[in-house]
Amino acid sequence: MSGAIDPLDLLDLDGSLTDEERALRDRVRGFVRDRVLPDIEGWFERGEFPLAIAKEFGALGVLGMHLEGYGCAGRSATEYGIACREIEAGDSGLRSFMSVQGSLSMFPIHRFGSDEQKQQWLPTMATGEAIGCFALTEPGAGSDPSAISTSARRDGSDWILAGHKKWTTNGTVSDVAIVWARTDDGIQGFLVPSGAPGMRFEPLSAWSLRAAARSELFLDDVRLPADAVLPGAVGLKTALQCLTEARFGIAWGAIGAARACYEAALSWTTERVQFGKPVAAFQLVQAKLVEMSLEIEKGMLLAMHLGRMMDEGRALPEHVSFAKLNNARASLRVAREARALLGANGITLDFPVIRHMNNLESVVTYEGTEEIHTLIVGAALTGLRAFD
Ligand code: TGC
Repeated sequence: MSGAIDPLDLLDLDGSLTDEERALRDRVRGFVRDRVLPDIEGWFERGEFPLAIAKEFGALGVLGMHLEGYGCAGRSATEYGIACREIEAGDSGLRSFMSVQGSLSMFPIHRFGSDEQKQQWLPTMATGEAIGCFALTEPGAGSDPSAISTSARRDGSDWILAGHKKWTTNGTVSDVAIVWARTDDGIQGFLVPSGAPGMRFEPLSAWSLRAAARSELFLDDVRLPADAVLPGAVGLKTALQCLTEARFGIAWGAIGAARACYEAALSWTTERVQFGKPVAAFQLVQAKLVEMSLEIEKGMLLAMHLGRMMDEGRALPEHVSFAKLNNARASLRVAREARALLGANGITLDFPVIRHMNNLESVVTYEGTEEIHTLIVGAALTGLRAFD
């Protein structure tokens, strides 16, 4: 037995990464250290998505990185997960930008688009020159996307889209929207270039994911040519397939945010002296730190196992739900514990904790709430669907 304990990765889980995976981790971690951490509190406080960073993400090679061809990096699912973890250690809003771009915008074009659509959009989306968004959720249809009311009707060979979408990350800075609408043939996906007459994004104000471009979308009889439809995106199942991709990234990313909170708490409690000794010397504080480390390492094990399953083509949507449910929930708990350990300082932007905690309130809710993922796993265990 040899080697020292790394308190940030007690089980040395990253020791099981390949050299290539570790190199990617270090590159993305370095980017977050140099480019994100110096400015993130300001972006969050001002509610600003730093648009210039899109091309920097492109140069880093993390946009649509798990897709093959059309300028995409063709990396593994595990590598995509590692990048999500490192970006989200910086901020969940920036990881949301990356997830919405790669998993919710580029993935549907790559999986369901025509060759022309792929040629038109994927290379510039991989470099961050073009930005995509995913418009499924509506004010009246969140957990139950089968109830969306946005419609797409035929007018000759054209399509006319009408409806209202909400919680559309990247919307106000996007060049193209993947819009899901009800047609005579069921729910279908459309590629809608931003700026199409009748299309309007508005910023959404919220106290979470403030460094992301949180938006809603109004479609007022937007006329689109026949080839705006994604030919393979027919049926709710295809929209849900995109969510599976994004949920995978969340399962990894949330652990990055938890790690950042834990790191801040560990550093604070070992330095902060009260009653004549560092507060980390008190049993109640140690118990909290140990719980945090346990949750982070268990979440990492789960994410890594899921990554390998994805890469072997064995992962089912239920497996992804299991990991998203556990890791988003565990990370939020870690963030809340870290906030408590920092005392009053925990609510200031002098430390990253309250920002991560507020962000994780979204992460535990979006792309399938805690309750929905519990019911998905419940149905997998029992064979009985509680949401019918
Ligand atoms: P259900 O009958 O269960 O399924 C219909 C078909 O789809 C298949 N399927 C999936 N396939 C791939 N991945 C998944 N995750 C899938 N879930 C289901 C299923 O096998 C079936 O296939 P087939 O061949 O039998 O037809 O559909 P349901 O309507 O009963 O819904 C079930 C439920 C509740 C699990 C589903 O609706 C659900 O996952 N709800 C949560 C929706 C959600 O996550 N919404 C958030 C969207 S994200 C967003 O808009 C804002 S965040 C993004 C941003 O920040 O911009």
